[in-house]
Amino acid sequence: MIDGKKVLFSGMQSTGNLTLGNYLGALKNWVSLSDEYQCFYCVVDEHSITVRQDPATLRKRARSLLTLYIAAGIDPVKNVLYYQSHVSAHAELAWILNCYTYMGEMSRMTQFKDKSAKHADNINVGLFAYPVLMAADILLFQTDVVPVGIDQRQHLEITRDIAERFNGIYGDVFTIPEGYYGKVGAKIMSLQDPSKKMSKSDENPNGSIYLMDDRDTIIRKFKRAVTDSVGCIAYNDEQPGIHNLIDIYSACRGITPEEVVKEFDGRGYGEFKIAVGETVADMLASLQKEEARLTSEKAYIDGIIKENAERAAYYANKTLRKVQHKIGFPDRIR
Ligand code: ATP
Ligand code: LTN
Repeated sequence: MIDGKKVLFSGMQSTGNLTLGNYLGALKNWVSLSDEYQCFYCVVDEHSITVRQDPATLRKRARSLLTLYIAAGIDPVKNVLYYQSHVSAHAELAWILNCYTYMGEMSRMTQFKDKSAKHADNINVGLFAYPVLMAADILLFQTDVVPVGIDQRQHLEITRDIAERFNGIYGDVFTIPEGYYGKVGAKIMSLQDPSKKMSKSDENPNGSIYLMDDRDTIIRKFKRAVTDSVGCIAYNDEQPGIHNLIDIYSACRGITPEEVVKEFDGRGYGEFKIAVGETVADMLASLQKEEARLTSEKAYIDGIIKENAERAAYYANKTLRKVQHKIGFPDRIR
């Protein structure tokens, strides 16, 4: 608890351009949760380097991601928005937790299996230990809830296992966090292959809607979205393409999938695709406008980056010191 509020932590990697999946599965929920909880929203740039990055691009993307958090409606004064690399406690706790995590546990992580298949020339130790750094992120803040997309469920479970193991040895050091998965939008699929999640690292740009895509591009991508030959707008697993479009429309409009089906009863796929495209384009237009405005406010964003890193470090170091003491590191002399 911080000032009587439960603690929420989440983060996104500063790799690639954000997609509609990132927005509906994560960012949009972050905004709606930010009144109820004391929130820490991190740009997890240390996670990003598990895959090789160009330095200038990485730096630029980290900044634009943080700006996007604010543009999406997260108040940077009430909430703590910061770069992971500015708070050294993340890496320090991760090292400690590495020593309480088993190789076997990490080998079972599906994200590791997927990413090591994709980056076969660079299967580094960081990629393998990625979930331990994520556990450190979360546990540093005595986090109660972690809003993420369903693809991160396994990482959250391992975080809970590591925390329980540590608490079992040293007493109640860490709060055990709960995952929070939005009802709709938790898994937005690729528009070109609805069996695959929409991902910012997809090689086919037509599968993903990027948050910075212009209106025409958005509508064109929706028009080309892969569907089926059934020809009827229904919400079931046999029509994964239509299912995905219904999810997107329902998440953007804040209505249930059943209401979407009713609204488009008897209408054709073509008409439905255009309606989804226009809705998404309208929603993203206001986000893009705000992002552009904030990007020009350099001093304001610099101030937020500095102050929030200090606020985050304050809470993170409290937990880190406690952990260091518990495991038997010598106390600091003041
Ligand atoms: P990459 O493809 O580079 O692994 P990603 O697009 O999966 O990246 P992350 O940075 O790993 O994005 O995820 C940021 C947040 O967005 C996480 O909470 C994740 O669960 C969520 N998210 C990512 N893709 C989707 C999706 N298709 N649908 C819903 N949520 C998603
Ligand atoms: N692994 C996450 C990003 C991430 C995260 C976190 C999310 C890193 N640390 C802590 C929530 C809490 C991802 O790939 N989406």
